[in-house]
Amino acid sequence: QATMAKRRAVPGIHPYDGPAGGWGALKATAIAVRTQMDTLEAPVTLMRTNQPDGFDCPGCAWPDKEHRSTFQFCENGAKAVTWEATSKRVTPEFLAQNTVTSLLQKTDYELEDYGRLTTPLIYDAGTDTLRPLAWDEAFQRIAAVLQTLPPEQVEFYTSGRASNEAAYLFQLFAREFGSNNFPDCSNMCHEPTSVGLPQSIGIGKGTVSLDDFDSAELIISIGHNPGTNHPRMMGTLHELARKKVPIIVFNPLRERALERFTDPQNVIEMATYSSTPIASTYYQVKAGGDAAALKGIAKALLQLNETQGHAVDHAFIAEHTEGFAAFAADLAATRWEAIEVESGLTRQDLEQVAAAYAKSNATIVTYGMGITQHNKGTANVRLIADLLLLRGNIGKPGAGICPLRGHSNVQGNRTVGITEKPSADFLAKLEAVFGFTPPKAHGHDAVKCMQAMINGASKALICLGGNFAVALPDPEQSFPAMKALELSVHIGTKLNRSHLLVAKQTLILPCLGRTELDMQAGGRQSVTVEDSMSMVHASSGKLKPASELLRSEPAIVAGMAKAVMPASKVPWDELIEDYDVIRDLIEKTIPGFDDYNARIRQPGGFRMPLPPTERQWPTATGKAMFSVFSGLHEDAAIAEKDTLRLITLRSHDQYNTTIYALDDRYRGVFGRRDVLFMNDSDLQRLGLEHGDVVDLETALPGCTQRLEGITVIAYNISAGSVGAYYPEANVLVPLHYIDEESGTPSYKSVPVRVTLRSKEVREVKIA
Ligand SMILES: Nc1nc2c(c(=O)[nH]1)N[C@H]1C(S)=C(S)[C@@H](COP(=O)(O)OP(=O)(O)OC[C@H]3O[C@@H](n4cnc5c(=O)[nH]c(N)nc54)[C@H](O)[C@@H]3O)O[C@H]1N2
Ligand SMILES: Nc1nc2c(c(=O)[nH]1)N[C@H]1C(S)=C(S)[C@@H](COP(=O)(O)OP(=O)(O)OC[C@H]3O[C@@H](n4cnc5c(=O)[nH]c(N)nc54)[C@H](O)[C@@H]3O)O[C@H]1N2
Ligand SMILES: [Mo]
Repeated sequence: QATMAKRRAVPGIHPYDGPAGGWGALKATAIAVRTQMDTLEAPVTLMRTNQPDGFDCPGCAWPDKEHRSTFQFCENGAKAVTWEATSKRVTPEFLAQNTVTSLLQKTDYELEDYGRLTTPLIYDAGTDTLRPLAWDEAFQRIAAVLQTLPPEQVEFYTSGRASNEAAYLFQLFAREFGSNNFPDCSNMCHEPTSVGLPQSIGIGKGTVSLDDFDSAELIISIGHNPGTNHPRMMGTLHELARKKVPIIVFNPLRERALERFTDPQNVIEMATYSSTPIASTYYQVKAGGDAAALKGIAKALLQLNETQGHAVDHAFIAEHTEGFAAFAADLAATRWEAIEVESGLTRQDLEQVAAAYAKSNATIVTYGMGITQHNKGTANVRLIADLLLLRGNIGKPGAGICPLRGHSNVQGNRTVGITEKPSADFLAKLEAVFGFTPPKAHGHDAVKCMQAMINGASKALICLGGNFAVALPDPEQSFPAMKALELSVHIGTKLNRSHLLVAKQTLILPCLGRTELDMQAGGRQSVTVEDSMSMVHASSGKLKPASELLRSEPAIVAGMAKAVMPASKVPWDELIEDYDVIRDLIEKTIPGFDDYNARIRQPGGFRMPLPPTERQWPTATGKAMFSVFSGLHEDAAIAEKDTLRLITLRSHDQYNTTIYALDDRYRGVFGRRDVLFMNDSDLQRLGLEHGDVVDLETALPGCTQRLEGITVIAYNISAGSVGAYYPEANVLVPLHYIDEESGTPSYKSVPVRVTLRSKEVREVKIA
């Protein structure tokens, strides 16, 4: 701390001393409401979030406890809602006055801050502007291009905000058209979960429910930042911490919400300015060092079992699993020295975790992008499952695996058929119910899709939401690839950069958001979503739509499909009149949706089948499977001298590529995003000082990516790891640098070199 005091002043960098949550969260909510919304309507809208008759919060996929709380307060949920329900509008007049070239000069923050899209738009190359056109004309233009292209040259991207109904229709459209090209935001996110867990436990989903947290005796939280990204989870963690349930955290960065949190719903804490410590122990693992840490814990547990017995549940292992012997043999062959080097933690640290784990009768492991966005992401996920299997922590109350999903319905999108590798069973059901023959050949995931666009093999991209090119790595390659397409179509609520990277023809189709009333011929419609814990429930908005011209996502997909395939076998109009009909079709073609329409009408909805919770394992062997993570590290290049491992992460004021504001309050960064978090020892070793301006370069063979002129700041991050904000730092992430098993980019472990550019502290105007 002494060195802290001597540090020079850097504009916008002020260490944040308070807890997370608390009055700061209430103040931030008030600002979000004031700057985006008609204040009269705002509080009412917010109170309807995650209420029985309200809409599902678009903020995150954390579930709600029986919809009990009268006001599920959450700062970042409030930001997500106000950002959608804003009173700002992108009008045709505005677009006539601002060329696409000039809009591309704006920041991501400015683009979305222009407000909601209000009318279908088409790019006009003559004037370099987006101009309005009628819906029917938009659909006809899309049809004219798609009808000339072989289906495998067309890509269908989904961002996980789309409802089950919209996503199901989207895959139906694509498959009747003839394509299995389903790049999906999940490919950049929890794909290692979707690929790894089926191998381990037979299903690619988490096994815990919210109730399990009531009886858990230990929580191990790895690589996620709930204070920002799953703020409603903080209520749960807060309750556990107050009950003295140990919470062990593995994270290279000290994240404030995992250290201290004031629950804005707790009257006493709020009134007394007090807070609750959250993590009982905080291990600052190296970026990419989790596999080593997990193997260390497992190794220590097995040793403990030898010395005192009962550390491992042999009865469970014998009855329910396969592969234990190989798993144990690999651990025996793994040296502690190597584990310490790779994880950045000591043997003693990991033995302590093993001891705490051995004492707990019910353990939950929660994890996020710190585990998945690595080039051994799938193997990482499987190691977490292995650790849980060692003590029979799957399929009993208070225990299980808890992946924290990203987008509020990313899990549901997968369930209803958004996948480039559909099962034969699903395709057969589609054929039986609809009477068209869907394509069997596997299609593209997100990275393969972009690679196909780059090499010219794919010619058209239809996006159901999202900001595809900005979310993916390597804009130097991906931005030109967007412009080289014959056609790009974006269904969205707000303007973003992917929309503006215009192709030969580009159309933007404005849709209703979650908060808005969806009226169709059959009356007011609800959609359904599936949260991180496999609960499916209804969501219906009540706000007046941002413009009379908006259409619902299902209606837009149906409109495109009808125009593209005039002889379609799907009764599109009927489906849009009443979404119950869509749900009936989902029920007929996808397992687990029995009595779909009846069950979503019950408060709280219903749970999708999760066989592992009953200790049934739908794997190839019928048993839960241990894995062997070969070696300890992800990539040899990382061991190279003088390279650091770059983590790209989210600030507190952003939702993926949507930047709400330029602060990252808990990390002490205000009004700017051009910073690199670095440990003091690395600063010293590289001869750098807090506030220096540096350049970064990707340290992988054949890569020339650079990010120039960012300010390095001293931060409590593990030595050898550095952090910068996404999406700005995406220029450093190579597109091919992925987890081969799942295709997920290694956004959290890019080897980089840092070099000094200027010793002079950069003056920045703080917004
Ligand atoms: N407000 C808000 N909410 C969101 C989002 C948002 O952008 N804003 N995004 C949504 C989406 S799509 C997703 S996927 C989730 C993302 O939620 P998170 O999974 O929390 O994602 P990140 O913010 O990218 O960062 C993850 C955390 O992992 C840590 N980490 C990085 N590398 C490593 C590592 O190697 N090991 C370990 N143990 N930890 C590491 C980082 O320090 C950081 O604390 O949140 C969802 N919710
Ligand atoms: N470097 C780096 N890159 C990353 C990550 C990282 O941690 N580091 N994280 C990755 C992850 S986890 C993810 S999930 C992806 C996110 O990738 P995406 O899901 O593609 O990106 P978003 O930023 O969530 O998309 C924002 C856009 O969605 C549209 N939108 C908002 N609401 C709606 C709606 O209700 N309907 C429709 N149709 N459109 C809507 C708006 O137009 C808005 O501009 O990014 C990935 N990229
Ligand atoms: Mo995500």
